[in-house]
Amino acid sequence: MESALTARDRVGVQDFVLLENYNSEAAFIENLRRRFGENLIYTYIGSVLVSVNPYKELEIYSKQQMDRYRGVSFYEISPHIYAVSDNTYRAMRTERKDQCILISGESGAGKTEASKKILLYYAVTCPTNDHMAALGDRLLQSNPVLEAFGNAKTLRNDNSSRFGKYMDVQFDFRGAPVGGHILNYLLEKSRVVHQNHGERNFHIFYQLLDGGDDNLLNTLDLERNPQNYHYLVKGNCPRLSSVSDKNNWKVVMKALPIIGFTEEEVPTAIIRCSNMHKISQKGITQNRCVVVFQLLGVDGSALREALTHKKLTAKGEEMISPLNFEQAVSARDALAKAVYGRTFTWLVEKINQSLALKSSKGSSVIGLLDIYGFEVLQHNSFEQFCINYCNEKLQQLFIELTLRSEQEEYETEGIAWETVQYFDNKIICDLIEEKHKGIISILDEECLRPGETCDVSFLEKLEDTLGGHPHFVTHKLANGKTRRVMSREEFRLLHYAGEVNYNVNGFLDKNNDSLNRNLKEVMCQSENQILRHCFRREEVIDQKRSEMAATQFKNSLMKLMEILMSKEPSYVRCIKPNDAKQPGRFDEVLVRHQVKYLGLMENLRVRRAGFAYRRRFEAFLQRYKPLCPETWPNWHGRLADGVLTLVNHLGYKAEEYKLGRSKIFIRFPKTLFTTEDALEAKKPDIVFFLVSVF
Ligand code: AD9
Ligand code: MG
Repeated sequence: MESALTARDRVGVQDFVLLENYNSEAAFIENLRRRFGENLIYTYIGSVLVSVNPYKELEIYSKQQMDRYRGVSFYEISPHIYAVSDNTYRAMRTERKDQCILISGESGAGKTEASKKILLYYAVTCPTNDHMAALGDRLLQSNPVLEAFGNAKTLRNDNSSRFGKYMDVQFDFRGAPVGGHILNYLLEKSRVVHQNHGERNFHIFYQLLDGGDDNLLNTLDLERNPQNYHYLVKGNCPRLSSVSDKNNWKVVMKALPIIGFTEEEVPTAIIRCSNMHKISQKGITQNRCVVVFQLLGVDGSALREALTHKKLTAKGEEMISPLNFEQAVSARDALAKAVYGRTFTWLVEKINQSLALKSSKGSSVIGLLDIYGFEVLQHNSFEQFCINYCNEKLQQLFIELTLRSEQEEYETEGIAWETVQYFDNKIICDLIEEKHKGIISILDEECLRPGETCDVSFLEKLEDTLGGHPHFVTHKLANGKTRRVMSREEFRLLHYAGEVNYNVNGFLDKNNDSLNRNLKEVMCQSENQILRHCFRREEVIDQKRSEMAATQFKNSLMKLMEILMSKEPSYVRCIKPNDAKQPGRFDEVLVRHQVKYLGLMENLRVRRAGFAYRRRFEAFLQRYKPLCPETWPNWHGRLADGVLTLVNHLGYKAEEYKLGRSKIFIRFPKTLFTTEDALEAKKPDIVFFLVSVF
């Protein structure tokens, strides 16, 4: 029989806090590797869950497994995403405080899968509300629909989220899910018209062509082969080996009615997508665009005119000038992106209506954040800039809520503490978002500046303003000293997670994100109700410029940070074990890099040096006073003395706890469990006492 010691050697420790050599990065990675080798993909750092993508289906997500985790404490059972789900749920119920689960990690690390598992756990294990019996179903069914329209194959991930998603799940006073709400962030619209080699457009296009029945395709005048369509052929990668587009089409079609789409809306939503191939395939200068106009529900000649001419107002007079071929192609692309992007937002609104978030009376919320992960590609553009900025913000929040706040609390409570050093990425967030001086402000300014502006003038402006910043480099500033060769069109940011070169080509255009006014005019007259909803008349009448794309994104992230700060956070930190998307491969260099930038070692050090639990004196006394004759039924002295009397009576050892100014800090979870058990055993006595008194 295997001894306990060898078993532990084989599978490692389930909480990094238990590592003997907790300062050693090598020991940390070795522990992850051992567990990964045994298919144990989850490990804790205290209450933070570290998850390594297994790239294979594991038999650990069944209903029986869910039952094992219900109502059980973290430390009593092996680490699991269900344990985080359950603990968060219970914290929401008992403390009556809104919670959120923040899932982070780079592209392909397993964030979306983790968020789906959490949602499934709630849908299966929570009680149901009689009036909202189908809500769990609707929450789950919103996923395949959003993924079809918002996910795509990239080189990093066959099912990469190309939009950010924050979902609130609302529970009633009995703990039954009663509503939900989704906030979506910056969809990568440029993918509609362009894909890098080896990548695809959004899944829905391929699903429609592969899975749609002959009748539907005939009506839409579509051919099955995606390679025949200009917008689908760029990446030269029509098929995925890992999933069947045909089956997924069926899943989406089944899900649409469940989340409240009426029969007419289902095909209309799809038509919205297909029209884009048509515009591009038939070309804008040809006359065979009739089908496109029909699908868009607009006047054919007006659209043709709008795609080939520009309307300008100068000195109060309207002038019309023809576009050259490149300009016309770019107008067509802008229209395709606008139609897709706005339809996506409409889709999210529809799903939100179906999830029916109720008034917040008597209810609590668990928020789930699954956003695109940090991305470094061969060619990085405006989209990567936004995605990576978003990841900087999330890291900042993690630092704020775990590393800094934890240490500050010890300080204010007067607890002796050796400060743990960590890299604070605020400097990079400021570099990007600071008013007037940050990259986004400079970009906006350059977009609005009258006269000839271009991407290169933007780069020059960056160099003038930011030259000398320790996290900003360009070809000129680097003076040939950079390790990796940079082109003259790039700037480099030294992100918390690594260096990324951004090519400025297209930055101004993408930030402007504008549609010719005459195209807007045509679209808002569409006979199609959805498109009329997406392209509002007011937009044409009101000439005021709306916010630029990056600023809009920045503001929505600020709001998101506020939402998250108002909730009690739990963390899932996802790690990608290899770049080949293969099971069983653990690339140490890759993993070490992620462990480093996710700040997991600092997280462990803070946790290890710290205390697992803290309670305010009055709360601690109130709860445990029945366990000590001197504090029961009431303690009349100073609170701190009462707590001291109580813990002395309970036999706490000096190394197990510390008293701060207003709180008691308990180092090990075990101490609190023992005390809780004693309270449980005492309960009949207390009831007897109360009954005899009253
Ligand atoms: V991105 O930033 O959206 O590009 P994610 O969301 O972090 O990325 P995702 O959850 O999509 O990655 O996972 C990538 C793939 O890894 C999935 O499609 C699965 O094939 C695989 N995966 C991830 N987690 C698990 C798991 N727990 N079990 C099995 C998994 N396979
Ligand atoms: Mg994802």
